[in-house]
Formats: sequence, C-alpha cells, structure tokens
Amino acid sequence: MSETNTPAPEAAEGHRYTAAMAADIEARWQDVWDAEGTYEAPNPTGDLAGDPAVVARPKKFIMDMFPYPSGAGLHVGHPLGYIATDVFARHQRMSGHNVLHTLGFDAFGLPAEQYAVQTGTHPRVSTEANIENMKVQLRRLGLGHDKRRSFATIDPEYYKWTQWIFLQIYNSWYDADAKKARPVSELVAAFENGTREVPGGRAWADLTAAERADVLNGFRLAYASDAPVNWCPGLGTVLANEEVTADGRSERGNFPVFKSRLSQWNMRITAYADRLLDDLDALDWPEAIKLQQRNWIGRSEGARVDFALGDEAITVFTTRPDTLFGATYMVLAPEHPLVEKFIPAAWPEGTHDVWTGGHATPAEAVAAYRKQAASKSDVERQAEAKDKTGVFTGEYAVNPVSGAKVPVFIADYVLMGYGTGAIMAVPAHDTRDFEFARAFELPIRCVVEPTDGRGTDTAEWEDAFVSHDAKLVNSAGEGISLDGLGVVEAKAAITDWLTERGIGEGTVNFRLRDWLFSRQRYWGEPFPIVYDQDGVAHSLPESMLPLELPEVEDYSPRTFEPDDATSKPETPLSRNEAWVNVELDLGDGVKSYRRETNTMPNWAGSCWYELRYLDPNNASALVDPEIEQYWMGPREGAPHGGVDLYVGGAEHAVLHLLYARFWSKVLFDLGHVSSAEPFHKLFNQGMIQAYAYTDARGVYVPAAEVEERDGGYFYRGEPVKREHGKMGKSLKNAVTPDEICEEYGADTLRLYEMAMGPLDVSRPWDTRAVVGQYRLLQRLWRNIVDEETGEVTVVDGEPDEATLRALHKAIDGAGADMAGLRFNTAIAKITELNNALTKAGRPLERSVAERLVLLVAPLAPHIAEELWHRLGHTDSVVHQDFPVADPAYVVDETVTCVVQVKGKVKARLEVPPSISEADLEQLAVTDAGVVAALGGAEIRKVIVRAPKLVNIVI
Ligand code: ANZ
Repeated sequence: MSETNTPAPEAAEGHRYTAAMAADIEARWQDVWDAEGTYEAPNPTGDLAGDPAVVARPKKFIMDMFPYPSGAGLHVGHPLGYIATDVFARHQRMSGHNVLHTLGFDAFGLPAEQYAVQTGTHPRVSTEANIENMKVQLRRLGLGHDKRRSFATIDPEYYKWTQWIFLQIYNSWYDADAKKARPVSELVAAFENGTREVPGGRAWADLTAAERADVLNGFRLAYASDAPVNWCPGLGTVLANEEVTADGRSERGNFPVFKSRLSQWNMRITAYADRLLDDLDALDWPEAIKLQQRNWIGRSEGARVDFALGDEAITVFTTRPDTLFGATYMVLAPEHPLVEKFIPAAWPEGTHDVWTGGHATPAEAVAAYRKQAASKSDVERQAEAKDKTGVFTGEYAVNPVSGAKVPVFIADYVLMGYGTGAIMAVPAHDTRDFEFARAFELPIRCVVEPTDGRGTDTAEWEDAFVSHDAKLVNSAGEGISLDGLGVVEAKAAITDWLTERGIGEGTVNFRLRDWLFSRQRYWGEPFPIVYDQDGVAHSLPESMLPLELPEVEDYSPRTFEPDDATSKPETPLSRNEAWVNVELDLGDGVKSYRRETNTMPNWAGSCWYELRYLDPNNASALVDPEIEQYWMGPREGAPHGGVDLYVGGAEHAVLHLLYARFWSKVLFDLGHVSSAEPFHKLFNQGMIQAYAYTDARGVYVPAAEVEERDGGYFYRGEPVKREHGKMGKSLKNAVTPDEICEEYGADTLRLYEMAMGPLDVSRPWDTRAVVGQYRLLQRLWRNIVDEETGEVTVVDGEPDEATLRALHKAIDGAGADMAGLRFNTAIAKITELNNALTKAGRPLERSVAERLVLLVAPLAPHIAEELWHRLGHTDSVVHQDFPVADPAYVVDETVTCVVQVKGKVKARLEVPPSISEADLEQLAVTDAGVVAALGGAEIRKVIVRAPKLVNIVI
C-alpha cells in the first residue's frame, strides 16, 4: 500500500449526515443510554422503585411477543414489531406516561435440542450464544428497553417460577359452582367432613393413599391421564394434533403416527371454556383473532340422550335433539369403552353382509376396524370427502322416543374426544350420516320437511336435507308430537320430554380439549413431580425449586422403527439414573422416589412472562402484588386488566394466547394476581415479504445476486423464476438489519420499516427504497447543522405564520398517528414539514428546530438525541415532552363564506375561521359581485353568521 495525501473518508465528508456519521452517533448514544439507564422504568415499590412523581403518572405496559433466539440471527423482517412498539413506547413516554418496555427470550425448544443432538453442544451453550448474538443485533436498532427486566425462559431463576405455577395448577381444582379454581386442600377437607360426596360413594377415610390420589387426579387442573396420544416412534415423541398431517404422519419427518395410550400430564383448560369465551368480549383484540379463539373453544348447545342397550345406556351428544325420530342407527367411536361390554359372540340373524366387513364374528370385525382407525389422525378421520367406513357391533339399541330398534356401528368419523364419543345418526338431515347410510344400506327417515322442492320420500334423495328453520314431520310418538313445530321449538319440547323421563337433558359441549402438557424432550422445564414406590405422584415443595435440568449424555429421545406401533417413549431425562432415582423427605421421612422424566412443552415459558417483566428479581414471589396491580390491574376500559399493548404475529392467534389466558385465570382465581387477562390490547403486525428466485431445478439462488434485465431475472447468466413470499435463510433472500445499519444507519432502517405501509399489512422489502428515508434524515440534519462547519444554524426570533401552521399541523397529525400506531402516515406528515422547511431555504428559528427534533425523536431516536444536544440541551430527548399543537394553527386557514342577496347566492368569500362579524359584514358588502347584485338598492338589513354566511336584505 502506498502512502497518499488523500484525506480519510470521514474528514472528506466533513459534517454531513452520512452512514459513518450515523454509526458514530448511534454507537455513542447507545452507550450513554445504557450507562445512564435512560429506559429504566420505575415500579411503584420494591427494588425498582423510582421517582414517585414518575410513578404517579398514568402507566403504559407495552410488550412484544418475545423471540426465540435462533442460530440464524435476525433478518429485517423480525424487528418490524419491535421497532413499532419502540416508537409507540417512546411517544407514550414523551406524552406523560410511565412506560414499561423490555424484551426477553423464549429459549427452550426443539431447534437448540436438535443442534445438540447433531453436534453434542449443550443446548444451553448454543442458546446462550444465540441470545448474545441477538442482543447485539437488537441493541444496534436503538430499542428503548429496560434491560434490567430482561430474562430468558431457560434461566433457572425464571423457570423456578414456571415450575411453581405448575404446582399451583396441580394443587387446584375447578369449583364449577363458584366458577373458579380453588386449592385441592379445600376439596380434601370437604371430602373428609362429608360436605362433598367422594366419587364412587365411599368414605374418604376408607380410601388408600393411592385411591385418594386417583380421586384427586380426577379434579386437579394439572392431571395425569392415560389418554390416547399421537405416538410417533420414528421421532421418539408424542405429538400434538396440530403436528400431525391429514394423512396421519408427523409434519416433521413424515413418519407414521399411532394412537397409543400413555400416561401424560394434561392441563384442564376445558374447565375454563366458558370464561375463556366470555372474557374475550372485553378485550381490545382484532376481531379475526377473537373469532379464531371462539371457533377453537367451539361452544355447542345441544342435548345428551340415552339410548338403552340391554342394561346399559349409550349416551349421545347431539345438537339436533329435534331430529330424534329420524335417528335410525347409532355410531360409537372405535375406541369407545362400552363396545367391549356388549359385543355378542356371533352375528345376529339376518345381519346384512355389508355390515360385517367380511369378518366371521363381531369381535373380529371390531378388532380389525380398531386397528385400522388407530393409524389415522382425527383430521383424517373427519375429512369431508372421505368414503365412510365402519362395522356393525352386532347389537341394537332402542330409540327412546320412537321405540325403534337401531343397529349400533363403530366408525371412525365419530371421535372419542368429542361430546360423548357416540352419536345418534340422522341420515336424512346430516351429510355424513347420509353418506354412511347409503354405503351401509341403512334406513333414512325424513323428519324435517324439505323446503327446497324435494318430497319426503328419501329413496329419491341425493343428499341430506339440512335446515335449521324448517318444520318437523313424521315425529309423533307416545305422549309427544313435534309435527308442525319449528326446529327451535321442537328442540325445547323434546329436551323437556327427555328431562322429565330422566333419559336426557340439555347440555353445552365444547370443542376445546384439555392441553397435553408432556413432551419427551430434554430442552424444557422439568416437572416438579416425583413418584413413590406405588407410582403415586407427589409434588415437590417450593423449597426444592428450581428443579434444574440434569446433565445427560444423549439429548435425543430414543427413536424406534417408524412402524413399531408397540414401542413406548423413552425420554432423555430417564437415562440419567442418578437424577431420576432420589431419596427425599417430603414431610413423612426420607423415602425413595423416581422423578418425572418428561419435560414441559415450550409454550409453558410464554404463558406468564409478562408478569416476570414486572418484578424480575423477586426471589420470594412470582411478582409483588402491588407491582402487578400497578402495571396490570383492572382499570377503566380494561375490566380484566392486562398489558396495554401486545404486538406480535397473527400465527399465535390460538395456542399461545389461549394458554396464557388460561394461566392468568388460574393465578387470578388463586389470588396471586389482580388481572384475569394477560393482554388487554393485541395488535398483529404484518409480515415483511421478499422476492425469492429459483433456478431451472427449482433450487433457491441468492436473491442479492439476481439481475433484472429485459423484463426477466438472471442468476449467473441463467434465467431464474421470481416468487413472492417470506424472507428467510432457506429462501436465500434474507437481508439482515446489520447490513442496512452498515449502509445507512439504524435510524434510517427504523424509518424505512415504519414508512413501508400500515403496520398490520404485509409489505415487500425493497433495499433500493431504503435510501428515501436516509435522504429525509440528511435534509433534517441540514435544516439544523451547517454541513461545512458543523455549526448549528438556528436563529432566535418568531417563526412566520406559514411556518407555524406547517409545524403545528405536523405535530397534531403525527402525534395522533403515533398514538394510533399509524407510523407510516406520521412519517409522511413529518416529511412534508421537513420538506417545507428545506424549501423555505432560511435558517430555522430555534423553537421550530426543537419541536421538529422532538417530533422525530420516537422514530429516529439517535439523530434526535444528537441534534437535541447540539441545540444546547444537556438532558436526554427521551424524557422531553412531546410537542403539543396549538389549535389556532391547526384549523384550516380559511373557510368559505356564502353571501346571499335576496336569498340568492351572489358571492363566495375565503375568510379566516376566526373572523369577527363586523369584519365579515364589511368584506361582504364591498365584494364586487355583491355590489353588482345590489345594483345600488338600499340595504335594509345584514344578517351575519360568522364565518360561513352573510344574508343581505334589500
Ligand atoms: C344428531 C344430528 C342430526 C346431528 C342432525 C347433526 C345434525 P357440533 O356442532 O360440532 O358440536 N357429533 C357428536 N359427537 C360427535 C363425535 N364424537 N364425533 C363426530 N361427530 C359427533 O356437532 C355436533 C353434532 O356432531 C352432533 O349432532 C352429532 O350429530 C355429531 F341433523 O346428532 B348430531
């Protein structure tokens, strides 16, 4: 390298706002903010207690859905929501609120575990490295987080409380009369003193410890069940229904999935179905998300009806009890436990060939069919287009209202997990029953009179007649006739009839299922549960928390031959014998126990993290009640309390938000928190999309190297195809925030992301357009700093009227836009103001410059802080008051005044809205058009209604 005399680039650029200048400004202020704790939010009490004057302000608790620290780091799509909440938080802080805004990490989960399986790196090591990396990336964006309040869900001091909450849930039951969770100890007391009957009818004192544990298990809100689960031998784990594809395979890996009975932990979220539904009404959430939650909870009103079968009764759940006369057969789910009880040894006389499936006995037919059904997912079993399959059980039940003998089938379109796992089939009026009846040659009886022109002879029908407001026919029996009634009245009449006879009742059914809470994984929270020699579960006392994850040699669950349906899960934790087998004193002397070796699902940590932000270092409680009440408590407009603004992707519409709501409600019922809802206002940001390009083989090529020419796209000379979609590593189209910060600075990136469009709309990334926001900041800089000398150019004195109008309009509009999360229009208004000031070409008055800086501060905090200090201030711009618009300058400059002569409009005048009556009259009578219209006639009277009307009478 040869020595030259050319100056260093910085010197050459002098005092211009360049990427190098931005980098310097940004790094400098980030350091100052950290050192001074600029974004620390004071709590009303406790360690974080701060300035009482600040605490006395109205509060705003603002949250993002926290990130999973993936090894790939961030691309520009990730921070969209974080920047938005940051701008909002800054604006709220400047508008007189005590603002809490921080960000933690949701750090348990599969990717780190899979990486560990492949490389042997402990998931904690890789996860913590990823967190550090992400923190560096996020810090660069200038997000105003209270860093003292950040944590990761994998911190033992955090998951101690996740385990503690599990124990609260485990030690509670739902009192349906009181409609709330209560401690199990109160239930035990009621069993002991006889105020509540023990299920099974025996006295509590007569039960063994194991029997008592069993009874309580039936009540606990966290309970062990032996339920059929989706067992995937190829992955060595149990899967949630959502993780199983429509053809019964694992979404990840495409392995077969079997229904297998396994003892697993569950959360009795169904106990809260009603409250989860009802409380949605008071939440400020997008309607679409509320609707998804309502559908997921799926409330159905209907009835339970008993069909007698020998001494047994088969209870069905139906939403159409009015169609009972049309029930011509029954179907049980293949797994229904009653089936074993009544299968006869041989097919009854006259059994139809198609009913037997070609099997010699009912037992054989049922066994074969069950096996076939076990290999299918619920989704697949319910698929609309699917051919209906099933077999006859060999038994008949009795239709309680018509007295008809109806054959009982098992078929996979009936699910064990819904209603009672049994249905009365009404083929005339239910599509699936109709198809089944046609396939199995079963009678079809019309009981709802068709209104679409077809007759009641079902032999001629091509499909079921489904209607909710037609009239009943063919529905008269002993002591009851529904004929002529509408569906609604008929439902009520038959439900009364059934209730009177004790063979049915009205009931509400929910689609919502209990939440399967066990995972056969390493990288999750261990359960604070041990089992004694008899296999009875015991909870650990709080003093033994956190129960930390042990070291293991192998992080993967044991996998099996993919089609080995008989295999059982073997968890990573179970292999650490020294950890699993423990001697503990749980209050009755030292005994041997075996630990639970499943871990919690990765939803657990995100079910309550908002609470820990409030009081992150509290060692003796999950959160101090007074602090929780201050930030989260019920208040006007938010009767259930909750975070003031929660921003995240719409993909979390159901599971995360429903689980978090459920945990809130349990903690609320038990008196630990004052808020029964975690998130009062929810906002879903759109996605940043990007073009991706594939070559002739369909393989993604690096988007950054694709050239556009002659209307086509080329990569290394070869044509490639363009598609529009997500941004990501796998699509080779990711742009990182670091690249943009490098090229333009973080303030430009922030502005660009906010300016791209309305926050809730997805938007395509376009690196070439980023420069537009860079230029805005450069013009802003030039309006205040002399690029040659670096001197501040502002002058003293009063701005002119036009400047004041432009300024106050921008303040008024941009302020309201920021409060309403309309950042794109806020930026447009600020740009308009800045351009007007640039165009005027004069030095700005100090009062204008300062307000311009304050206006920009929430969006581009670094440049604003720099300019604020250059304008001579020594305190941070972060805590200044957001400028307030003077209404006098905001109203439109003129209004149109109509001048009438003899009732006819003769002139329109543009006048200031505040014009006095005398001035307006003077203007009107001297207007040339009016003078002409008067034609010299004498004015008898002038009626003035300033500023819009003048009426002249002659
Ligand atoms: C008789 C009937 C007649 C029905 C009719 C519908 C129409 P929702 O609204 O989703 O709650 N059903 C009940 N339990 C079932 C199960 N475990 N698996 C599959 N289907 C089940 O649906 C309730 C209806 O779905 C019930 O009402 C029952 O069929 C069926 F004209 O009973 B219905």
